[in-house]
Amino acid sequence: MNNSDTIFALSSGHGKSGVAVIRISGDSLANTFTTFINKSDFAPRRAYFCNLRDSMGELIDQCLAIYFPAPHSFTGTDVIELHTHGAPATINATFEYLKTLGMRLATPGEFSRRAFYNNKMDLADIDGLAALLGAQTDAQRKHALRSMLGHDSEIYRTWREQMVEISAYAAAILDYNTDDLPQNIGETIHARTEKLYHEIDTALQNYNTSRAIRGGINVALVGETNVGKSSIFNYLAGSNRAIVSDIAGTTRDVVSINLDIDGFLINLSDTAGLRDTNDTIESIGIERTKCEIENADIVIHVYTPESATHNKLCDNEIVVINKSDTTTTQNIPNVIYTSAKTGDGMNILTRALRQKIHEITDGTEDKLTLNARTKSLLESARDDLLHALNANENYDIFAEHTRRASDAIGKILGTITTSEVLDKTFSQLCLGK
Ligand SMILES: Nc1nc2c(ncn2[C@@H]2O[C@H](COP(=O)(O)OP(=O)(O)OP(=O)(O)O)[C@@H](O)[C@H]2O)c(=O)[nH]1
Ligand SMILES: [Mg+2]
Repeated sequence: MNNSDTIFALSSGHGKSGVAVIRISGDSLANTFTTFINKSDFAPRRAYFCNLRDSMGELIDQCLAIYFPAPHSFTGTDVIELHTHGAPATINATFEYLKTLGMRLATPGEFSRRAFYNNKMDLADIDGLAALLGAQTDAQRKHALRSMLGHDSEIYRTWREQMVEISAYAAAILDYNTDDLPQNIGETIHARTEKLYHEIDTALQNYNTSRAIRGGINVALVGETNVGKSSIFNYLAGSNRAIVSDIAGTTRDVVSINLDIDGFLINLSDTAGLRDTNDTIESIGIERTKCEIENADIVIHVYTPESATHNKLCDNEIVVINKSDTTTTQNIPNVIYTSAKTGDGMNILTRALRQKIHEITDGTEDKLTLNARTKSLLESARDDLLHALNANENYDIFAEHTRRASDAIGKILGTITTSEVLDKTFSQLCLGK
């Protein structure tokens, strides 16, 4: 991959659309722009209506063209945007023409890679951008946008600066006379390291919430056979997705749907009923149910009035007694009586679900959004800070571990990086980003 190549890609979505945005990035595109708009005089960042013609002078399309001179562009290079009609044939013809001008199609994430190399975005911002492009719900959009706009980078940068300073002081204690250093510097850097350790540890506790917002909150409907799990599932889904029958052991495979509740993505799954069985396939289904319970953020534990003996399956459980239409006594506290048959109590179940979702997600607005990469680097930073704290007065070791912690944060930002990390981060982006 050559950074001085002029590259292009379709930045708008694929498929039939009114307008297609084709982005071009290169070192000096002013002349190319002149050719496109057939005018030698133009202003940057202004839309020009033009007849885009190929090298033979044949009209490709009527389109808009905008020129963003470096460094004021997404990539930090010169960028041209062509807004053509969205027909696949128009896009193809434009691409063919651009190739004749010596340009090449960008690889996935190549525009963002240029933005990174030109210091327009750091890796934490790029993680946010990737999350934003995949956002399906409002909460995902808000969290991703905040990361992309540098909220997370700001926190990482502050931590890193502090670690570098602490490490430098620790090294100075070894090299300088204490009289030449600020008073009680040893205690001060210990206290500051301890504070950082706790801040990072708290941020890491938010990982599960970040995961739940990014990938969806896992809600599993669980209980014995025939209690009405699939019926409740269908009710919440608003369609007959799962098979319902009066034969115990109807559901074998996990059936899942996505729901949007208050802007949060919910992965709701219906599972095989729990019971002792000799049936091989049903046993596999029950194993899958156990996996779902393990991965669930919320379990809706379903009973019937006859089977209502509670044994807790998960910390975050909503207990439901279904088939409430078959009984007149509804006196068990802290449970929700529902009837998937009549719809009774279903609004209370939905409200309880909403409340649990908010218990998980509320207060996370200003917290770091973590993914697997940032989590593992933060963990190593936290562990290094702990090693430093355990080193007590041994400032040689103290300096080394706080420096390593600062390196781990540097890797999150991409200040310190390997090509493997870059390849992984950018390849999650699509063409044209
Ligand atoms: N009276 C009444 N019947 C219900 C209610 N909910 C479900 N049923 C009936 O109970 C039977 C079992 O319902 P399912 O939804 O298949 O139960 P399940 O828990 O998914 O069962 P398995 O998949 O076998 O574990 C069906 O005949 C449903 O019509 C309810 O609220 N009231
Ligand atoms: Mg079922």
